Amino acid sequence: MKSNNMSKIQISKAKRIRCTPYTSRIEKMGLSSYTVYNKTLLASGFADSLEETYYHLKNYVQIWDVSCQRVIELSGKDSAELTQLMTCRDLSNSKVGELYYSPIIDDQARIINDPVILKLNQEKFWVSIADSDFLLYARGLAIGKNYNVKITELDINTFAIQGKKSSELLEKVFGNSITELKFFNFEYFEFRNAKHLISRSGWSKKTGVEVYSFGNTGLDLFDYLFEIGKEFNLKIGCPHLIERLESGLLSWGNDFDYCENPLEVGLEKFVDLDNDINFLGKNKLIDIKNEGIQKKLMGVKINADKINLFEAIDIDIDGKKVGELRSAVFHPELKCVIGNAMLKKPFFETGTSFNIKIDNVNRTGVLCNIPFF
Ligand code: THG
Repeated sequence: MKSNNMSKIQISKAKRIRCTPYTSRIEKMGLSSYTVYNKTLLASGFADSLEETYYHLKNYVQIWDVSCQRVIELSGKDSAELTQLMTCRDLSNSKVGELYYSPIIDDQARIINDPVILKLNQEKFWVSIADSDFLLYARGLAIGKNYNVKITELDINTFAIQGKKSSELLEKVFGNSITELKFFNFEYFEFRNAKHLISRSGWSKKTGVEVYSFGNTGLDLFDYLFEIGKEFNLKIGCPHLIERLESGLLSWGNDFDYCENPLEVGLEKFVDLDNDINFLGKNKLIDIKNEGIQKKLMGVKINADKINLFEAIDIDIDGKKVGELRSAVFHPELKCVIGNAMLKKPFFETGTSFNIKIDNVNRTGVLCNIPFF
């Protein structure tokens, strides 16, 4: 439980822990560690250090195998109603061809998942899920409501092209039309007779796109990008802890889970309470908003030069626990550890100092806003 000394311990592959079409490729590209996400392998490190890959992502371009973002399709007459029932984000004016980052909540407004929803047509939605079982929740509701909707996990495998030079690389393959794709919009693009859905999105604040392909039809494009990518210093990569924390992109299961509601984790932008849409947990959210939240996810800066966080660490003020650190990493520019922490009321004020013990050493830190830049 307390050990993270896994350096020489391997993960056993099995049908239960799924490989992706890209697994055999990335294992030949300097992969050093895996994590598991939606019961699927997700690279978590390559030969280059976290700091090197941070600057590389900032200045050049990377490809990430994010097939673990499993795509659940909701189709049929009641699919729009079911999709709205599960999210506090107003999808009543949603448009075909657009993506919507949408907290999925239950009747108590607890966050079940925080997927990106793609509207394919009026009766078809793709839910590109975070690391929790969305499919069972959706099917349970559909059964209970007697909805006419089909809910299936598609054999879609996604890779992301992220970083400053991603547009230039893509233009080389698809021409101008791809550079015109707007943020959180998608279009179909063809490459050597295979059709790919491509969206301008991705789990980094650097510009980029995500390529969703059926089965292994993305391999050709993946390989071709590496053939021509040298010019842009293209490298293999994976979701980047430093970049995602400085940008304030949240991770379900790390930063928050079923124990929190969207207002507690800074997702109020995606909570719509002022119209007549119907979703589970709406009354609960109205109550929480009126009463005020009892805890809040805050940014933290800690005076330390390294951290390897794999479980929450208590945060104290005057010897009393007031919260817990949930995600953290050393930031090469800020020269301190940054991250996020859940703080109890009334301690979630920016500028508040706290104590924390990291690897048995007492450290001090301060609360700040998210994002960091
Ligand atoms: N892309 C796709 N699916 C995903 C992720 C992704 N599924 C799992 C996981 N990532 C879900 N989590 C997030 C978290 C944040 C964002 C996207 C997915 C994100 N947020 C922006 C923000 O908060 O500023 C923009 C949100 C918006 O304006 O709608 O990009 O990365 N396909």
